[in-house]
Amino acid sequence: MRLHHDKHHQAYVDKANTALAGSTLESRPVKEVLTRLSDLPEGSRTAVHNNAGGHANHTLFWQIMTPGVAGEPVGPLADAISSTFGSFETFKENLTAAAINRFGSGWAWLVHDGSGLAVVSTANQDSPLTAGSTPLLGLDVWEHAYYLKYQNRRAEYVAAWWHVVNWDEVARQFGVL
Ligand code: MN3
Repeated sequence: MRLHHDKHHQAYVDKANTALAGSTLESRPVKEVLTRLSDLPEGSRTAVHNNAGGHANHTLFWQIMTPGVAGEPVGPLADAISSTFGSFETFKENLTAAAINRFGSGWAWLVHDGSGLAVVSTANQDSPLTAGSTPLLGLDVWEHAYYLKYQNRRAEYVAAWWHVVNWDEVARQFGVL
């Protein structure tokens, strides 16, 4: 995770800043950048899409993890998960399936799509923000996220990851919608 944070995430930040230099969105928050990609010159749009997406995705990823917890959500977030998916266990199964079935590099997400909660998956560093959804919980399933420790065993990584989800932070993301 340290290598992931210090090297992979840093590279997205550096490349996003390079691609945004001199553009009208250069000083805008990354969430705004990701919803205004069409305002960018065509020549830099793909680089911003990928690298600003990588920055936003990883920023949330670090926030929604914490060591030494294995809890479940409580309060309004727990209620919303139960009413949307039927139960917390079913939600976990859905997100796990989205993570395992993502072909190649990408992410599995719990998002709010404007009308309610949903589990979705995106390819590469595509952010749910670009599709108009707000990500509440994101799971990185690029091989760089797990290969050092789990090699090809993505399912083991996903199962272990559930033990470090910071539900207080996910609830905070949900609460400010
Ligand atoms: Mn990553």
